[in-house]
Amino acid sequence: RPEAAKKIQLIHAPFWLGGGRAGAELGPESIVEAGMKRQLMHMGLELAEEIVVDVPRLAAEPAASGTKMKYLAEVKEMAGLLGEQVHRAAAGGRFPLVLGGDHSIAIGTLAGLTGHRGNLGLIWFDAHGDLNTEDTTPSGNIHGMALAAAIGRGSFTLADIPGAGPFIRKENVVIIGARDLDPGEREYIRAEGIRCFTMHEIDRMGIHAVMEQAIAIAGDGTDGVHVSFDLDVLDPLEACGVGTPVPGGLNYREAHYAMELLAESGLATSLELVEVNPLLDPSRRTSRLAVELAASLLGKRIL
Ligand code: B3U
Ligand code: MN
Ligand code: MN
Repeated sequence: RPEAAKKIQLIHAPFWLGGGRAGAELGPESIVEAGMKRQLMHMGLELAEEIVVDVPRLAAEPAASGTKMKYLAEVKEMAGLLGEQVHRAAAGGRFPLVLGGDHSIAIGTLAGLTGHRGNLGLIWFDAHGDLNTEDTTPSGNIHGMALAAAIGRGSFTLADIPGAGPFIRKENVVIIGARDLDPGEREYIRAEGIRCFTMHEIDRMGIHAVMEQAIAIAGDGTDGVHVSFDLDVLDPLEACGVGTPVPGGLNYREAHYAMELLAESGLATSLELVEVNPLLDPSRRTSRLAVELAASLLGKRIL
């Protein structure tokens, strides 16, 4: 299994300003404390020296001048710095495993990845669409605009990040697990035909069929597939340590099975785990889950 030979590059992105809720910046450390490195080494995977990106941490006043987007300058700076590290890891043949941080870090991860691969597929696990723009956002929080930025929708996109490559083609994007879409997002998904497997589709088709289709869509003619995993795709009963929990999400077994099918497909070339907020989960169960899901995606098997 070729992916088992990969060298893993852990990259910390301790950033919360895109989500507007402090605590997400503690996600990377919490996931590592929950045993990420131990787990990967136990699986026989090689680890490159861990990178902690020096993202802006201090919040100035948000949205001073002419934009509804909160902390736009900080998000841009974070994305540039993170993108550089992700690009370097991918170009060096390592598997970027990015730990967030709120979901706005995907803009940095994808800036780096698209700088290296010109034709990337994208699987977006999320309770939300993250397809808002400055005009449709109900909150001003950029984590709710990260997928829009990646595909070039709205006034702030990947093209604003130095070093970024082409936008992700809509045809190679899949959203999985959505159950809380804003009106502007719903309209856009319908109008553009974005592939979105809501919880309704997962209930109807089962996670197996959904993942088969998702893998086919993201892998169709692409030169790599990034898996962007927002832990809030899980049911809050499984993962309470996320900034914006929504009832009715993936259960433990569905999530693992999805990761195992991705591992079998051999398609994933990078992974990020976002929105873990340990302040909301003193038990740290959400962080342990993040470790286990990464392990499954990277090839851990029961037998
Ligand atoms: N759609 C809402 C809420 C939200 C998006 N992403 C998260 N929450 N985690 C928004 O603010 O755009
Ligand atoms: Mn998200
Ligand atoms: Mn979400």
